[in-house]
Amino acid sequence: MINQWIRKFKPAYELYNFFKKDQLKHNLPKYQKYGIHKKYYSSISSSDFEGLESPLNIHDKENTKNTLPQLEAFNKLSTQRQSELLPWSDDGYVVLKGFFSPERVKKINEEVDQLNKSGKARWVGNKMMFAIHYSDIILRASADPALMNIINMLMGKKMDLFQSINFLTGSEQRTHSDSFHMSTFPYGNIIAAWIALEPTDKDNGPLHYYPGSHKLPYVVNKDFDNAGSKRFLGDKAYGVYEDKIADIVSENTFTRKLLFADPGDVLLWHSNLLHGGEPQHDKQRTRKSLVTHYYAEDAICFHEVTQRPTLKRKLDL
Ligand SMILES: O=C(O)CCC(=O)C(=O)O
Repeated sequence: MINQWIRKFKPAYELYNFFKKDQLKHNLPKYQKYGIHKKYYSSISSSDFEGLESPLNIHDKENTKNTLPQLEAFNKLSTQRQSELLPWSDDGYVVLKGFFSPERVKKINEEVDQLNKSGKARWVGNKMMFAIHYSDIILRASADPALMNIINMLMGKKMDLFQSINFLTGSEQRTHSDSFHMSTFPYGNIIAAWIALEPTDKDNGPLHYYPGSHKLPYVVNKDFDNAGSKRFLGDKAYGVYEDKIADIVSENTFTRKLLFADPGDVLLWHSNLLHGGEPQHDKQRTRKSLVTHYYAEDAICFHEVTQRPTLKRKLDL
């Protein structure tokens, strides 16, 4: 009971954050830019931006079919890559076929095995979290310069690697958008990469996603009566958020797509694209993948789900 109460009590998190200035000060110049009166350790959520205009990124405003061909960096890419990137604004995702070589994928898989065997891997449920902080191989793949070039191009600005998650099996996560977990002001300033480390098909829990759903309004706590108060987080369970997203999906006519990927393929998705993991029907199989998230350098970074500012650890890049 006390435990539950403390988990909702914002000053407890603020006290924890007070000692993390190095990892939180990144928001301070942006608080100033947008006129947000917060300390580096303060709780922060969408309710702090109510009434403020959230400027759109270039490719949420203009269509990549028109803008990308004007860029020198885009014209240096192979014609295959060019045609893969063009639908970004319309669909909210792109698939880069065979982006990582079989040798690179093999190296990453061997590294994950090694991290597991040595006890170095840090697991939260079925997710191996933040391997970029303890594996140079995973860090180099996540911040691969050619991948960063494409990510920066799609976002129209400089993006920074924030986190990595390795999966050995399907996540089986219900449909959600990343913007509720890794949030920004202005909205829409994160991007994710899903890197296949094994073939995926209908039986080993492929990724699912809804093309075009990134254009929906961003779902925030107040949309399911979970805004809370000055001192307390809202009292709704995470499942209530997932139910809200399921309602939104059923009220719309988006097509549910599954990603049947080959090792080395990369899917990049927009912060607001609805996606999740299919059930893993064949429990004997694995479904190895690496998911990475990138925040825009110029945005306020926080977690709407916990109303906390984002702790950013320095990367050895
Ligand atoms: O890999 C999956 O099954 C889904 C991953 C996902 O939804 C996420 O990392 O946000």
